[in-house]
Amino acid sequence: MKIRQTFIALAVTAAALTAAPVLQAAEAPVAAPAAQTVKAGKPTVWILATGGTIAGVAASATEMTGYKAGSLGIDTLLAAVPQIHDIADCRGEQIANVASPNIKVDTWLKLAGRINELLAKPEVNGVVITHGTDTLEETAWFLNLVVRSDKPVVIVGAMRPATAISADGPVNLLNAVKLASTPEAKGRGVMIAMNDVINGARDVQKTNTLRVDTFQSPELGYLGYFEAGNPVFYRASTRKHTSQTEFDVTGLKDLPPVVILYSHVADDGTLAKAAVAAGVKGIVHAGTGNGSVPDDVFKVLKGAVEQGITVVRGARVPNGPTIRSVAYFEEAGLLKAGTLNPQKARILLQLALTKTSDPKEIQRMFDEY
Ligand code: DAS
Repeated sequence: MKIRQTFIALAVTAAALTAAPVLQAAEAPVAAPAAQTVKAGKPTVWILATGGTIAGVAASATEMTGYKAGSLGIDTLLAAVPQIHDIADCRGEQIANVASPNIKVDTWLKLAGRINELLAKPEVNGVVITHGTDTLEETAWFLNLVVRSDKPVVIVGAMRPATAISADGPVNLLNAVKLASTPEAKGRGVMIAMNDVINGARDVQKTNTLRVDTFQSPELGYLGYFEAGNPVFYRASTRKHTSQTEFDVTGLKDLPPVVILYSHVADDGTLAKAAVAAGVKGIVHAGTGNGSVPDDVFKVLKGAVEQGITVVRGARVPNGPTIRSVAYFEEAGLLKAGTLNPQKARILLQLALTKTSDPKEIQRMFDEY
């Protein structure tokens, strides 16, 4: 009941903002860390805000799609869910305030640096990141590969804006703080807490454009659930992550350019040729079936490998791994994405290319992470 009242209060506040200042809020300079009181005896959780629908504002409570993501600041988000302060000493910090299609590498590098800095402090128990859902799985996977700590890192978003009737953001944020405060959540890699389930960064996908149960780990499954409001684990990934990572983005200003080519009937290789001409360092081919490549595209990709560009075969099919197929793919040096979807294969390839261009080494990384 309290949460619902809080929501209504937030909705009213946000609706009041929509008159005009809300657009300014989205465009306002990123705020300094919010000052919050430290309460003894509770875990300390930092909440790093990046925007998204969880911070989104619409003109009315029934408007679910026509809203401005990344409108509310971290202080408003935290004030809307006072119950999080019963669980942990929560400190907020605004890293960015954008709709997640606009997340860029500089935000990733800033997030990674800040999370590593915070989690290195003995007094910090965990980190929560608020994020738009569109690219949430990519940020989660990137962080899963570059955060160097076993402490819980949880990403959370919402499918309905903060102003919506039955907004999902507040309960998701409450669950995320619980997860980040839970000792059993250590060592499980970066997690996503939404819609009462816990997904792992490696296997999670946004599977539905609109529904609140959009985040799923098809085939490989959830890590756990929130049962009676508390996180309960059933599964763990066997793949390397976080504290076992070999990737270090400290000091980097950018990541190597890697593109995704989406396969389709009658693809004559136009985009593959354009990618090579643009000077990319890597290509992920989102192929049909088990990472199939049309002959016209294959010719271009074979030439790309001969020029030193790393090419990974992935699949546009949502489930199942991309594995060995016809021998000439292997002979041409095309690598395999396994169960990583193309957007995640792209990120792993970018990080791999910060260390090596040796195809055997890069395939090893795809097999281990
Ligand atoms: N606007 C989108 C985003 O910021 C959607 C969302 O957050 O749910 O990713």
